[in-house]
Amino acid sequence: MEQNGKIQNSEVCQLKNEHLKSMTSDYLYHFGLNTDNLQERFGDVKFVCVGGSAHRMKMFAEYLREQLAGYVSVGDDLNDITGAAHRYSMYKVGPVLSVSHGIGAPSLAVMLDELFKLLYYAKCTSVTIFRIGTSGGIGVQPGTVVITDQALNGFLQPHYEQIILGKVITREAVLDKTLVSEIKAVAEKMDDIEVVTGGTMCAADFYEAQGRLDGSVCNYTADDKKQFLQKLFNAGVRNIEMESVCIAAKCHLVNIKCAIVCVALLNRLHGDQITTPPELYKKYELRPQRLVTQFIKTKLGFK
Ligand code: R2B
Ligand code: URA
Repeated sequence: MEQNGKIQNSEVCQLKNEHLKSMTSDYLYHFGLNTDNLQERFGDVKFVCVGGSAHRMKMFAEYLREQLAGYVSVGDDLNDITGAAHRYSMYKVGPVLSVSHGIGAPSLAVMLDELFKLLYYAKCTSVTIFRIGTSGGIGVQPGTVVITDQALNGFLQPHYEQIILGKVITREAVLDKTLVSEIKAVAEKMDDIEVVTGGTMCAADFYEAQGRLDGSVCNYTADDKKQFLQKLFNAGVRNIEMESVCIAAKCHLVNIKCAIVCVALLNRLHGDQITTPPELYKKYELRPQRLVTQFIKTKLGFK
């Protein structure tokens, strides 16, 4: 919303770094982008969808291009904007960016730092970020989509912790409750997708930190694992993944709304190994994409 031609602060990405003001140029190293023409190239971005795998984010961009046909030019080249840097992949489909972030909070954090600067330099306003990913479900059927209403670390605290200059710095992982309800309302109209809202535990690895028994090292018992997963379920946690507290905290710090929408590939109360057949995996992986696309279409005024 503009008032007297001035953009309200609440709608812009608010970088929290005074040092940037004295820099005459800024190279977004992992994107392989400098700050030339960013407003021209990205100024219309309103939605950014991020996910771990580069392949998934390319497929998502292709899906989106089909879904937004008529709104975006179908002939648009789907080139990987950040491909030359060989780290992350980024595609632009009209007002939507699809970006990969790799596995885990450190990889995601680097991508988000450069993404926030890109959005800031491009003067983007009212941007919403969605993480569309995979996860291990807690007490939900495989294939269920979990919309995170609270992102929690392994101590079940809504905190993202980093060691900065030798000190542990804790940032609050805050998610927008209204956005969660809006996405849930869209999901309720999609009969073929089971959707729940719930807590998401963010782990620092896939094996021991998620209580698996099938890693290369494990020094707890099957019973310890069972008790921990049951404790998660009782605390309202419905899935485990590896990025939620990081994205929730970092987006909150720069004043960007974010939502986390992940499909559960398995029910961790029943096992650890992911042996989903490829066709079923594709179907599951598509569910968060379909839901978020439907949400974006609603916001863009599609019937
Ligand atoms: C979900 O899946 C990945 C690990 O397989 C990780 O990025 C996550 O959060
Ligand atoms: N991603 C995770 O981090 N954990 C799972 O169990 C499945 C996907």
